[in-house]
Amino acid sequence: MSEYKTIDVAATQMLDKAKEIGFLTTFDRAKAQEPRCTFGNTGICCRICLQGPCRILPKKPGGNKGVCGAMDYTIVARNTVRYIAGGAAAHSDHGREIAETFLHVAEGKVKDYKITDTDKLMRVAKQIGVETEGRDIMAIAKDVAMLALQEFAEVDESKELTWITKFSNETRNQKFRDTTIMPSGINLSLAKLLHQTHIGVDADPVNIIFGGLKAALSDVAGEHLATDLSDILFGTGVPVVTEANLGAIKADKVNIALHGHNPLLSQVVVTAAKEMQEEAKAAGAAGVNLVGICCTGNEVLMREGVPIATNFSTQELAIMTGAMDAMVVDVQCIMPSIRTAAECFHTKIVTTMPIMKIPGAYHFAFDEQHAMDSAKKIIRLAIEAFKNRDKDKVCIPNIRNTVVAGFSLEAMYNIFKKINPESPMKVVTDAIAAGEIKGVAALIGCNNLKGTHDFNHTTIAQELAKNDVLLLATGCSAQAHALAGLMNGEAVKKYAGEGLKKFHARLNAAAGLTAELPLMFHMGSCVDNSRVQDFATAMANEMGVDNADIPFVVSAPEAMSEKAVAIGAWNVAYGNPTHVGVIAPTVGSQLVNDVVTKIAEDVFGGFFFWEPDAHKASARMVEILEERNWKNAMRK
Ligand code: SF4
Ligand code: MSK
Repeated sequence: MSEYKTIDVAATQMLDKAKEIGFLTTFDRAKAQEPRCTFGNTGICCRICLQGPCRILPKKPGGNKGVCGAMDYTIVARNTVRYIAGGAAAHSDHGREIAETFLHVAEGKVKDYKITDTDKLMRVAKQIGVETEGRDIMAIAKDVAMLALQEFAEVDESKELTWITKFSNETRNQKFRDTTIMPSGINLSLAKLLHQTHIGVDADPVNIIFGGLKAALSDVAGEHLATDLSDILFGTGVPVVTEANLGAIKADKVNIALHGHNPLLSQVVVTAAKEMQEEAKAAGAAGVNLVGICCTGNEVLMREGVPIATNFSTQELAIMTGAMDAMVVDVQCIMPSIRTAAECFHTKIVTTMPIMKIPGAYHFAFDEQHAMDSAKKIIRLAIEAFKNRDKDKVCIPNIRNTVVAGFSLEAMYNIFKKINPESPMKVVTDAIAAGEIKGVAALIGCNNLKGTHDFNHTTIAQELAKNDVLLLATGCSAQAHALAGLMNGEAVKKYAGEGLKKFHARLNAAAGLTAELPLMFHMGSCVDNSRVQDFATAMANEMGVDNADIPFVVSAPEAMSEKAVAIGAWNVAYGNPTHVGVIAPTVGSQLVNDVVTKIAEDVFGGFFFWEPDAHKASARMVEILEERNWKNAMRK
């Protein structure tokens, strides 16, 4: 058993190295934070105004409320939905940036981007009601871009978000209307939620939670349009075979890590790297080697097969290899400490977005007009750094696992269609009806060092697979499985139950791919959870039942970010039972906790449950799937 809180052997080796050189990693910092403050941990600390922090102190006269009179349920509800606002703002701003570049491409104003997937452009245009018949591609693209940007700008509260209504089925849309959580504009929903949770505005926890759900639906719209427009610009993922773990870093090459979330620059870095192999060779390297971390890594993995170096909690450790020449970061989930880690080596940290700078790091401002120039400059900086690499400090764990990824919904449909061309999703729902598989689980979200890095992700995956549950994965969860060697055909043989094995065998026979299908289908980055919800909606449509009745569960085994809270919240609104592997800071109010874990089920069919124990969580998810199957069978 490792002395560190990780199951990743490569990470353990690098943590030994960090210890040797005296670098304190996030693992040390997580330890330093213990024990946590109970008020913060349970959500009953309010810092919304300057009279705070106010804590709920029930034993003190006057202490059972904040200075303003806010009760525990108001404080907990406000804190919770403000996480959603932060998460939705992050996803949506990412989506908006893609939409702006997309508009400029449609207007012919930028040269480094183009429409790559015209089929997807046509499909999205038709779905959102843009006229396509006999029209020029760029005119269609411009209309799509304008509609996307209008999703942010809309202030007319009688309107509904296009990327919700057109991609959800009518039953869910009606549910969103009936519960008054259908958003009209993304920016409006987020501003309203911040207003609603200002001191002295909403004190009603249920009303606050519904405001939060409205913002969470804005989040899914922002995610969905980010996914769609990125696919149209950069291509929609198709199955790729690559590798994962720190062994993907190559001692003889110029190594550049692409880290963050927004593919706008990283995608161009991939193109530039292909052109600049000779420059790297002239500097004495065997070429340029790109690796991914977090969701930028997932974006370039899906579309370009770029290997995964590592995931959120172990990002500093990629630098500890001594062979990372540059780490290019954009937005979200980037630890500021990577700069300190880089100081121990020759690594250059390059920030690229105006809202994300780290003192002491290089800043190459991303500008869509000069994206290729910036990408080339970054690669040249890495080549220069390579020349200064101290070979004595290089120590790359010899650990890498084969990964089969790139499963956009389109890619999955292409496989399913080979079995059932008319109704591809029937391949899944028939297998469920036949009892071959119990249902579908989406494994999503981050790492959280309140637990052991990647333990919950991989344990839950193995447990569910053993119980014949078809697995989808995104974000750092997908990366955890890839790092651990679960994202390939061998893992099916090792971990899948008999039913799941048969299901995979049928898909493999039809797919005709050069590699066997993996134990879980990597559907992409955090914003690509929209693909996962499309999968669930297609299941509901195929089965002819409401979303809340399909055998589908979601698990964020090591949730950490505000974005994960937003994603979890909209999953609940869509009717999905949603496991979270850390105790949420809602437990400080019995009322709020009951609303999100129990009452939510009566209203939406979906609900949260908190369970840090991976085995217990898996057992509960299997039970939920079985119960939904049983209810569906009873209905017939
Ligand atoms: Fe305290 Fe109320 Fe201010 Fe919160 S809003 S910090 S409970 S006074
Ligand atoms: S990167 S949001 S730690 S999944 Fe998307 Fe990973 Fe969570 Fe960030």
